[in-house]
Amino acid sequence: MNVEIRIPGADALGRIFLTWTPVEATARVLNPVGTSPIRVTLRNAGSEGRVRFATTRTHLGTPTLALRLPIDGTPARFFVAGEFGRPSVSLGDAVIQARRTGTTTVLGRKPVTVRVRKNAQTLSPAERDRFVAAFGTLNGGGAGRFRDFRDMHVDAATNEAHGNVGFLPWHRAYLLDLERELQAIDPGVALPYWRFDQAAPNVFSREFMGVSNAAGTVEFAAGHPFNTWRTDERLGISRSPRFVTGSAPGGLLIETETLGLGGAAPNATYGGFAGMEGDPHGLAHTRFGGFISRIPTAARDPLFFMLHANVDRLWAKWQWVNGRTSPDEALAFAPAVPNRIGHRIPDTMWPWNGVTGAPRPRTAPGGTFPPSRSTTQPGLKPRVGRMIDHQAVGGGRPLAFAYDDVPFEL
Ligand SMILES: [Cu+2]
Repeated sequence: MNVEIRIPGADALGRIFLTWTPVEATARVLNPVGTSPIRVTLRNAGSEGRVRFATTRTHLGTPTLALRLPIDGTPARFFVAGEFGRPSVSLGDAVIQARRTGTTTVLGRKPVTVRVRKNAQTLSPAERDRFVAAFGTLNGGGAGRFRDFRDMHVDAATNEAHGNVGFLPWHRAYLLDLERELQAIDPGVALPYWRFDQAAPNVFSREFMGVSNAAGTVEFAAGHPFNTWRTDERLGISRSPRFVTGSAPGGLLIETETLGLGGAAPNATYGGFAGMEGDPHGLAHTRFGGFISRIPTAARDPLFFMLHANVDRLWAKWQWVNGRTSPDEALAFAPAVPNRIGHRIPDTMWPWNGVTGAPRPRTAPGGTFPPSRSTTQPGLKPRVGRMIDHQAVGGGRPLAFAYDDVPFEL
Protein backbone atom coordinates (compact mmCIF):
# COMPACT_ATOMS: atom_id res chain seq x y z
CA MET A 1 0.00 0.00 0.00
CA ASN A 2 1.21 3.48 -0.71
CA VAL A 3 0.15 7.08 -0.75
CA GLU A 4 0.37 9.26 -3.81
CA ILE A 5 0.97 12.97 -3.22
CA ARG A 6 -0.08 15.17 -6.10
CA ILE A 7 0.79 18.84 -6.44
CA PRO A 8 -0.29 20.62 -9.62
CA GLY A 9 2.19 22.37 -11.88
CA ALA A 10 4.79 19.66 -12.45
CA ASP A 11 7.27 20.30 -15.23
CA ALA A 12 8.00 17.82 -18.03
CA LEU A 13 10.19 15.81 -15.64
CA GLY A 14 7.59 15.80 -12.86
CA ARG A 15 9.40 18.39 -10.74
CA ILE A 16 7.39 20.72 -8.52
CA PHE A 17 8.34 24.30 -7.66
CA LEU A 18 6.77 26.16 -4.75
CA THR A 19 7.06 29.67 -3.39
CA TRP A 20 5.41 31.03 -0.21
CA THR A 21 1.95 30.92 -1.81
CA PRO A 22 -0.14 27.92 -0.69
CA VAL A 23 -1.03 25.49 -3.47
CA GLU A 24 -3.90 23.02 -3.28
CA ALA A 25 -2.66 19.46 -3.37
CA THR A 26 -4.04 15.96 -2.76
CA ALA A 27 -3.02 12.70 -1.18
CA ARG A 28 -4.67 9.36 -1.85
CA VAL A 29 -4.24 5.68 -1.15
CA LEU A 30 -3.01 3.44 -3.94
CA ASN A 31 -3.28 -0.37 -3.90
CA PRO A 32 -5.17 -0.43 -0.58
CA VAL A 33 -4.99 -3.18 2.01
CA GLY A 34 -7.99 -3.67 4.32
CA THR A 35 -11.20 -1.67 4.51
CA SER A 36 -10.62 1.16 7.00
CA PRO A 37 -9.39 4.68 6.21
CA ILE A 38 -5.64 5.18 6.46
CA ARG A 39 -4.27 7.78 8.85
CA VAL A 40 -1.13 9.44 7.58
CA THR A 41 0.99 12.34 8.73
CA LEU A 42 2.64 14.63 6.21
CA ARG A 43 6.03 15.86 7.31
CA ASN A 44 9.28 17.36 6.07
CA ALA A 45 12.05 14.90 5.28
CA GLY A 46 14.34 17.04 3.13
CA SER A 47 17.69 18.65 3.78
CA GLU A 48 17.49 22.43 3.26
CA GLY A 49 14.15 23.40 1.78
CA ARG A 50 11.07 22.97 3.94
CA VAL A 51 7.31 23.25 3.45
CA ARG A 52 4.25 23.95 5.58
CA PHE A 53 0.88 22.25 5.40
CA ALA A 54 -2.68 23.37 6.06
CA THR A 55 -6.23 22.32 5.39
CA THR A 56 -7.26 25.81 4.25
CA ARG A 57 -5.56 28.48 2.14
CA THR A 58 -3.64 30.24 4.89
CA HIS A 59 -0.18 31.51 5.73
CA LEU A 60 -0.50 29.77 9.10
CA GLY A 61 0.60 26.34 7.94
CA THR A 62 2.24 23.76 10.19
CA PRO A 63 5.30 21.52 9.69
CA THR A 64 3.17 18.38 9.91
CA LEU A 65 -0.40 17.58 9.00
CA ALA A 66 -2.53 14.57 9.91
CA LEU A 67 -4.83 13.32 7.14
CA ARG A 68 -7.44 10.58 7.01
CA LEU A 69 -7.36 8.97 3.58
CA PRO A 70 -10.41 7.01 2.35
CA ILE A 71 -9.48 3.44 1.51
CA ASP A 72 -11.27 3.63 -1.85
CA GLY A 73 -8.61 6.02 -3.17
CA THR A 74 -10.66 9.22 -2.93
CA PRO A 75 -8.12 12.04 -2.67
CA ALA A 76 -7.85 14.13 0.50
CA ARG A 77 -7.17 17.81 -0.09
CA PHE A 78 -4.56 19.90 1.66
CA PHE A 79 -2.50 23.02 1.02
CA VAL A 80 1.25 23.18 0.83
CA ALA A 81 3.61 26.18 0.66
CA GLY A 82 7.29 26.83 1.08
CA GLU A 83 8.21 27.51 4.72
CA PHE A 84 9.19 31.17 4.95
CA GLY A 85 12.88 31.40 5.79
CA ARG A 86 13.62 27.89 4.55
CA PRO A 87 13.96 28.02 0.75
CA SER A 88 15.71 25.31 -1.23
CA VAL A 89 19.37 25.55 -2.11
CA SER A 90 19.24 22.79 -4.71
CA LEU A 91 16.66 21.02 -6.84
CA GLY A 92 14.26 18.77 -4.95
CA ASP A 93 15.84 19.29 -1.52
CA ALA A 94 12.46 19.79 0.19
CA VAL A 95 10.95 16.35 0.58
CA ILE A 96 7.36 15.73 1.67
CA GLN A 97 6.90 12.41 3.38
CA ALA A 98 3.62 10.64 4.20
CA ARG A 99 4.09 8.38 7.20
CA ARG A 100 1.50 6.09 8.63
CA THR A 101 0.47 8.04 11.72
CA GLY A 102 2.14 6.83 14.89
CA THR A 103 4.71 4.77 12.98
CA THR A 104 7.85 5.40 10.97
CA THR A 105 6.45 3.57 7.94
CA VAL A 106 6.78 5.76 4.89
CA LEU A 107 3.86 5.30 2.52
CA GLY A 108 4.60 8.17 0.15
CA ARG A 109 7.23 10.71 -0.74
CA LYS A 110 7.40 13.81 -2.94
CA PRO A 111 10.48 15.94 -3.54
CA VAL A 112 9.76 19.60 -4.26
CA THR A 113 11.84 22.75 -4.70
CA VAL A 114 11.08 25.93 -2.75
CA ARG A 115 12.36 28.35 -5.37
CA VAL A 116 12.53 32.03 -4.42
CA ARG A 117 14.65 35.05 -5.27
CA LYS A 118 17.47 35.51 -2.76
CA ASN A 119 19.89 38.21 -1.75
CA ALA A 120 22.78 37.79 -4.22
CA GLN A 121 25.28 38.45 -1.42
CA THR A 122 24.08 35.31 0.40
CA LEU A 123 23.99 32.81 -2.48
CA SER A 124 26.08 29.70 -2.07
CA PRO A 125 28.88 29.31 -4.65
CA ALA A 126 26.84 26.54 -6.28
CA GLU A 127 23.72 28.72 -6.54
CA ARG A 128 25.78 31.59 -7.91
CA ASP A 129 27.48 29.38 -10.50
CA ARG A 130 24.20 27.92 -11.72
CA PHE A 131 22.74 31.39 -12.11
CA VAL A 132 25.66 32.81 -14.11
CA ALA A 133 25.85 29.63 -16.21
CA ALA A 134 22.16 29.94 -17.16
CA PHE A 135 22.55 33.66 -17.83
CA GLY A 136 25.63 33.03 -19.98
CA THR A 137 23.68 30.45 -21.97
CA LEU A 138 20.81 32.91 -22.46
CA ASN A 139 23.30 35.40 -23.90
CA GLY A 140 24.93 32.70 -26.02
CA GLY A 141 27.90 34.87 -26.93
CA GLY A 142 25.50 37.44 -28.39
CA ALA A 143 23.51 34.92 -30.45
CA GLY A 144 21.12 33.77 -27.70
CA ARG A 145 17.61 34.82 -26.70
CA PHE A 146 19.01 37.51 -24.44
CA ARG A 147 19.07 39.71 -27.53
CA ASP A 148 15.28 40.17 -27.15
CA PHE A 149 15.68 41.43 -23.58
CA ARG A 150 18.35 43.84 -24.65
CA ASP A 151 16.04 45.04 -27.46
CA MET A 152 13.09 45.59 -25.09
CA HIS A 153 14.90 48.08 -22.87
CA VAL A 154 15.85 50.75 -25.42
CA ASP A 155 15.10 54.44 -26.05
CA ALA A 156 12.01 53.58 -28.10
CA ALA A 157 10.55 51.79 -25.08
CA THR A 158 11.12 54.61 -22.61
CA ASN A 159 7.47 55.70 -22.56
CA GLU A 160 6.33 52.12 -21.94
CA ALA A 161 8.66 51.40 -19.07
CA HIS A 162 9.74 54.61 -17.38
CA GLY A 163 8.73 57.95 -15.97
CA ASN A 164 5.28 56.94 -14.83
CA VAL A 165 3.34 54.68 -12.49
CA GLY A 166 3.75 51.67 -14.79
CA PHE A 167 7.50 51.67 -14.20
CA LEU A 168 7.25 49.04 -11.46
CA PRO A 169 4.70 46.72 -13.14
CA TRP A 170 6.55 46.85 -16.49
CA HIS A 171 9.87 45.94 -14.92
CA ARG A 172 8.19 43.22 -12.82
CA ALA A 173 7.00 41.59 -16.04
CA TYR A 174 10.36 42.12 -17.72
CA LEU A 175 12.24 40.41 -14.89
CA LEU A 176 9.77 37.54 -14.71
CA ASP A 177 10.07 37.00 -18.46
CA LEU A 178 13.86 36.82 -18.09
CA GLU A 179 13.64 34.56 -15.05
CA ARG A 180 11.38 32.11 -16.89
CA GLU A 181 13.88 31.99 -19.75
CA LEU A 182 16.68 31.28 -17.28
CA GLN A 183 14.56 28.56 -15.65
CA ALA A 184 13.93 26.98 -19.04
CA ILE A 185 17.73 26.57 -19.18
CA ASP A 186 18.12 25.53 -15.52
CA PRO A 187 14.95 25.14 -13.42
CA GLY A 188 16.98 25.40 -10.22
CA VAL A 189 17.72 29.07 -10.84
CA ALA A 190 15.88 32.13 -9.50
CA LEU A 191 16.87 35.72 -10.16
CA PRO A 192 18.92 37.03 -7.21
CA TYR A 193 18.70 40.65 -6.11
CA TRP A 194 21.48 43.12 -5.39
CA ARG A 195 20.69 45.06 -2.21
CA PHE A 196 22.24 48.35 -3.27
CA ASP A 197 21.86 49.80 0.21
CA GLN A 198 24.19 47.20 1.71
CA ALA A 199 27.77 46.08 1.12
CA ALA A 200 27.83 43.21 -1.39
CA PRO A 201 31.47 42.19 -1.87
CA ASN A 202 30.43 38.73 -3.11
CA VAL A 203 28.48 40.32 -5.97
CA PHE A 204 31.40 42.44 -7.17
CA SER A 205 33.80 39.52 -7.35
CA ARG A 206 35.43 37.91 -10.37
CA GLU A 207 33.29 34.80 -9.83
CA PHE A 208 29.96 36.62 -9.89
CA MET A 209 29.23 40.02 -11.51
CA GLY A 210 32.89 40.77 -12.11
CA VAL A 211 35.46 43.37 -11.12
CA SER A 212 35.95 46.53 -13.19
CA ASN A 213 39.47 47.35 -14.31
CA ALA A 214 40.89 50.87 -14.60
CA ALA A 215 39.59 51.15 -18.17
CA GLY A 216 36.04 50.43 -16.98
CA THR A 217 35.86 46.93 -18.46
CA VAL A 218 34.51 44.17 -16.25
CA GLU A 219 36.84 41.24 -15.68
CA PHE A 220 35.81 37.74 -14.69
CA ALA A 221 37.56 34.61 -13.43
CA ALA A 222 38.90 32.15 -16.00
CA GLY A 223 36.08 29.94 -17.23
CA HIS A 224 33.34 32.36 -16.15
CA PRO A 225 30.41 32.24 -18.63
CA PHE A 226 30.44 36.06 -18.95
CA ASN A 227 33.90 36.05 -20.53
CA THR A 228 32.03 35.63 -23.83
CA TRP A 229 29.21 38.08 -22.94
CA ARG A 230 28.30 40.01 -26.06
CA THR A 231 25.56 42.56 -26.78
CA ASP A 232 25.06 44.76 -29.84
CA GLU A 233 27.96 42.91 -31.53
CA ARG A 234 30.27 44.13 -28.78
CA LEU A 235 32.25 41.81 -26.53
CA GLY A 236 32.37 42.62 -22.83
CA ILE A 237 30.71 44.83 -20.26
CA SER A 238 31.50 48.49 -19.62
CA ARG A 239 30.96 49.41 -15.97
CA SER A 240 32.84 51.85 -13.74
CA PRO A 241 31.69 51.88 -10.12
CA ARG A 242 31.77 55.30 -8.47
CA PHE A 243 32.01 53.65 -5.07
CA VAL A 244 34.22 51.13 -3.33
CA THR A 245 32.59 47.83 -4.30
CA GLY A 246 33.38 46.25 -0.95
CA SER A 247 30.91 48.73 0.60
CA ALA A 248 27.42 49.99 -0.19
CA PRO A 249 27.23 52.73 -2.86
CA GLY A 250 25.81 55.23 -0.37
CA GLY A 251 24.02 58.46 -1.22
CA LEU A 252 20.75 56.72 -1.99
CA LEU A 253 17.73 55.92 0.16
CA ILE A 254 18.19 52.83 2.30
CA GLU A 255 15.43 50.27 2.51
CA THR A 256 13.55 51.69 5.49
CA GLU A 257 13.55 55.15 3.92
CA THR A 258 12.34 53.75 0.57
CA LEU A 259 9.52 51.88 2.28
CA GLY A 260 8.47 55.14 3.91
CA LEU A 261 8.12 57.04 0.62
CA GLY A 262 4.41 56.35 0.32
CA GLY A 263 3.74 57.69 3.79
CA ALA A 264 2.99 55.83 6.98
CA ALA A 265 0.57 52.92 7.28
CA PRO A 266 -2.43 52.78 7.06
CA ASN A 267 -2.45 55.66 4.60
CA ALA A 268 0.56 54.71 2.47
CA THR A 269 0.04 55.52 -1.21
CA TYR A 270 1.51 53.90 -4.29
CA GLY A 271 1.74 57.32 -5.86
CA GLY A 272 4.19 58.36 -3.16
CA PHE A 273 6.09 55.10 -3.17
CA ALA A 274 6.52 55.21 -6.96
CA GLY A 275 8.85 58.17 -6.41
CA MET A 276 11.47 55.49 -5.77
CA GLU A 277 12.00 55.42 -9.54
CA GLY A 278 14.32 58.40 -8.93
CA ASP A 279 15.84 57.63 -5.54
CA PRO A 280 16.97 54.94 -4.91
CA HIS A 281 16.42 53.32 -8.34
CA GLY A 282 17.87 55.99 -10.61
CA LEU A 283 20.71 56.70 -8.21
CA ALA A 284 21.62 53.02 -8.03
CA HIS A 285 22.08 53.12 -11.82
CA THR A 286 24.16 56.29 -11.79
CA ARG A 287 26.47 55.09 -9.02
CA PHE A 288 28.22 53.56 -12.04
CA GLY A 289 29.54 54.84 -15.30
CA GLY A 290 29.19 52.62 -18.35
CA PHE A 291 26.28 50.64 -19.76
CA ILE A 292 24.14 50.48 -16.62
CA SER A 293 24.11 54.27 -16.13
CA ARG A 294 21.82 55.06 -19.09
CA ILE A 295 18.43 53.64 -20.15
CA PRO A 296 19.31 52.69 -23.76
CA THR A 297 22.38 50.68 -22.73
CA ALA A 298 21.55 49.58 -19.17
CA ALA A 299 20.23 46.14 -20.12
CA ARG A 300 23.56 45.24 -21.75
CA ASP A 301 24.90 44.66 -18.25
CA PRO A 302 23.64 41.55 -16.44
CA LEU A 303 23.97 43.47 -13.15
CA PHE A 304 21.00 45.53 -14.36
CA PHE A 305 18.67 42.57 -13.71
CA MET A 306 19.90 42.10 -10.16
CA LEU A 307 19.59 45.82 -9.49
CA HIS A 308 16.02 45.70 -10.78
CA ALA A 309 15.21 42.57 -8.82
CA ASN A 310 15.96 44.67 -5.75
CA VAL A 311 13.75 47.49 -7.02
CA ASP A 312 10.97 44.94 -7.50
CA ARG A 313 11.62 43.41 -4.08
CA LEU A 314 11.26 46.84 -2.48
CA TRP A 315 7.88 47.19 -4.18
CA ALA A 316 6.87 43.69 -3.04
CA LYS A 317 7.95 44.52 0.51
CA TRP A 318 6.10 47.84 0.46
CA GLN A 319 3.00 45.98 -0.75
CA TRP A 320 3.28 43.44 2.07
CA VAL A 321 4.04 45.95 4.83
CA ASN A 322 1.12 48.17 3.82
CA GLY A 323 -1.35 45.53 2.63
CA ARG A 324 -1.36 46.99 -0.88
CA THR A 325 -1.58 43.76 -2.86
CA SER A 326 -4.97 44.13 -4.51
CA PRO A 327 -5.40 45.92 -7.86
CA ASP A 328 -8.89 46.84 -6.57
CA GLU A 329 -7.41 48.74 -3.64
CA ALA A 330 -7.20 52.38 -4.74
CA LEU A 331 -3.99 53.09 -2.84
CA ALA A 332 -2.23 50.03 -4.29
CA PHE A 333 -1.80 51.86 -7.58
CA ALA A 334 -2.21 55.39 -8.91
CA PRO A 335 -3.55 57.08 -12.04
CA ALA A 336 -1.05 57.48 -14.86
CA VAL A 337 0.25 61.02 -15.12
CA PRO A 338 -0.57 62.07 -17.81
CA ASN A 339 -3.18 59.46 -18.71
CA ARG A 340 -0.72 57.35 -20.66
CA ILE A 341 -1.19 53.96 -22.32
CA GLY A 342 0.76 51.11 -20.74
CA HIS A 343 0.55 52.73 -17.29
CA ARG A 344 -3.10 52.08 -16.40
CA ILE A 345 -4.43 48.99 -14.62
CA PRO A 346 -6.40 47.54 -17.59
CA ASP A 347 -3.73 48.28 -20.22
CA THR A 348 -1.82 45.45 -21.83
CA MET A 349 1.92 45.87 -21.73
CA TRP A 350 4.29 46.24 -24.63
CA PRO A 351 6.09 44.29 -26.08
CA TRP A 352 4.23 41.16 -24.93
CA ASN A 353 0.96 42.46 -26.42
CA GLY A 354 2.61 42.63 -29.85
CA VAL A 355 1.12 46.08 -30.48
CA THR A 356 3.28 48.33 -32.62
CA GLY A 357 2.82 51.83 -34.01
CA ALA A 358 2.29 55.12 -32.16
CA PRO A 359 1.81 55.62 -29.28
CA ARG A 360 3.52 52.23 -28.86
CA PRO A 361 7.05 51.62 -30.22
CA ARG A 362 7.55 50.61 -33.86
CA THR A 363 8.61 47.06 -33.06
CA ALA A 364 7.71 44.55 -30.34
CA PRO A 365 10.70 42.25 -29.76
CA GLY A 366 10.48 38.89 -28.06
CA GLY A 367 6.91 37.76 -28.69
CA THR A 368 4.26 36.96 -26.10
CA PHE A 369 4.93 36.29 -22.40
CA PRO A 370 6.46 32.86 -21.71
CA PRO A 371 4.17 30.41 -19.89
CA SER A 372 5.13 28.62 -16.68
CA ARG A 373 4.30 25.06 -15.68
CA SER A 374 3.78 26.27 -12.11
CA THR A 375 1.02 28.78 -12.88
CA THR A 376 -1.35 29.94 -15.60
CA GLN A 377 -0.46 33.56 -14.83
CA PRO A 378 0.06 36.24 -16.10
CA GLY A 379 -1.02 34.93 -19.51
CA LEU A 380 0.46 35.66 -22.90
CA LYS A 381 -0.35 39.40 -22.96
CA PRO A 382 -0.12 40.59 -19.37
CA ARG A 383 -1.97 43.67 -18.15
CA VAL A 384 -0.54 46.23 -15.77
CA GLY A 385 -3.05 45.27 -13.07
CA ARG A 386 -2.00 41.61 -13.17
CA MET A 387 1.48 42.50 -11.92
CA ILE A 388 0.23 43.88 -8.62
CA ASP A 389 -0.76 40.77 -6.63
CA HIS A 390 2.21 38.59 -7.58
CA GLN A 391 1.76 36.17 -4.66
CA ALA A 392 -2.02 35.92 -5.19
CA VAL A 393 -2.79 37.11 -1.68
CA GLY A 394 -6.29 37.92 -2.94
CA GLY A 395 -6.79 34.41 -4.37
CA GLY A 396 -6.40 32.91 -7.80
CA ARG A 397 -3.04 31.94 -9.20
CA PRO A 398 0.24 33.65 -8.33
CA LEU A 399 2.95 34.75 -10.76
CA ALA A 400 5.13 32.04 -9.16
CA PHE A 401 8.00 34.14 -7.90
CA ALA A 402 8.72 35.41 -4.41
CA TYR A 403 11.46 37.04 -2.37
CA ASP A 404 13.30 35.47 0.52
CA ASP A 405 12.30 38.33 2.85
CA VAL A 406 8.70 39.00 1.73
CA PRO A 407 6.25 36.41 3.08
CA PHE A 408 2.84 35.46 1.79
CA GLU A 409 0.38 36.75 4.35
CA LEU A 410 -3.39 36.92 4.13
CU1 LIG B 1 16.41 50.73 -13.91
